[in-house]
Amino acid sequence: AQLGAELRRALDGGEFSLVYQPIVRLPDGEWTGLETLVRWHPPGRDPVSPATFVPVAERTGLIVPLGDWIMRSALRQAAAWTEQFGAAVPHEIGVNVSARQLREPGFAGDVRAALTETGFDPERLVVEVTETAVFDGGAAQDTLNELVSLGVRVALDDFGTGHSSLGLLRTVPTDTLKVDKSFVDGIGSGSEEAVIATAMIQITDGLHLKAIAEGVETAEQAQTLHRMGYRFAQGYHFARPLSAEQITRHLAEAP
Ligand code: G
Ligand code: G
Ligand code: NA
Ligand code: MN
Repeated sequence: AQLGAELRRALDGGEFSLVYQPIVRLPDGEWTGLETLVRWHPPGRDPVSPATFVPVAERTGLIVPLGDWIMRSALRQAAAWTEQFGAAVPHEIGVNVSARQLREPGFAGDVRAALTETGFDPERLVVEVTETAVFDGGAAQDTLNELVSLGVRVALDDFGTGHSSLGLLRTVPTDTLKVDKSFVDGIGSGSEEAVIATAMIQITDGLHLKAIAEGVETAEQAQTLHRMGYRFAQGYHFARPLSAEQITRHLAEAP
């Protein structure tokens, strides 16, 4: 309960910030997207991981105003980069959205308003949702359909780890699967993870979906994934989550 109250104050006090992790094309590492990730650094204390505070924000409902702040801030930043750097800016901007947000009746309307206010192209916004968030169908699914009707795209995050059902691929209006890091970690030849990672690229190719391999930490993993047919990846091997200033510097230095 105490952390819940602190989060409320932190939002009012402007203590949250955003970082952006590049999503890259294989094998050349060219940036094709940026995933927005929230950070909390309470003044005078150590940063708190979103793995700790996001679940609390989900339970208390603070994820609704916090998520709205994240969406607006990410779109404002991406629109500003586009104004300044044009086509040099990675095309896709990913924003994580939790189950609680998808079930909030006004959510799609708030996204529409944020898109209108910033002038950001809806086709460039990728809402990242987990399998578990959309598994129960119902309101979450309706929200995703509303988002898709705005032109926004949907990625299934941490794919393969939640309430996985391949049937979701038919009912959820998704065009991207983010293959979870746990498969990439164990991708050495002959492993079960390698078999699953290969099956996932066959499924996404067959269904004309895009696959992004997450949590790539070594050149060897990147090579193996590329050999398997993966064309997009994300992970510390390519780039860590970067501050807005670091991204701006990179864009300014790009040829
Ligand atoms: O950035 P990091 O790997 O520390 O994130 C840990 C967890 O917090 C991940 O599961 C990630 O999806 C989640 N997370 C990070 N940023 C956001 C965000 O902006 N919104 C939501 N809902 N979850 C986030
Ligand atoms: O649940 P989600 O996939 O959104 O979580 C993404 C989180 O994973 C981010 O918080 C990011 O900091 C973290 N991450 C991104 N790339 C790597 C990586 O290569 N290795 C590890 N250990 N974590 C990563
Ligand atoms: Na994500
Ligand atoms: Mn993920």
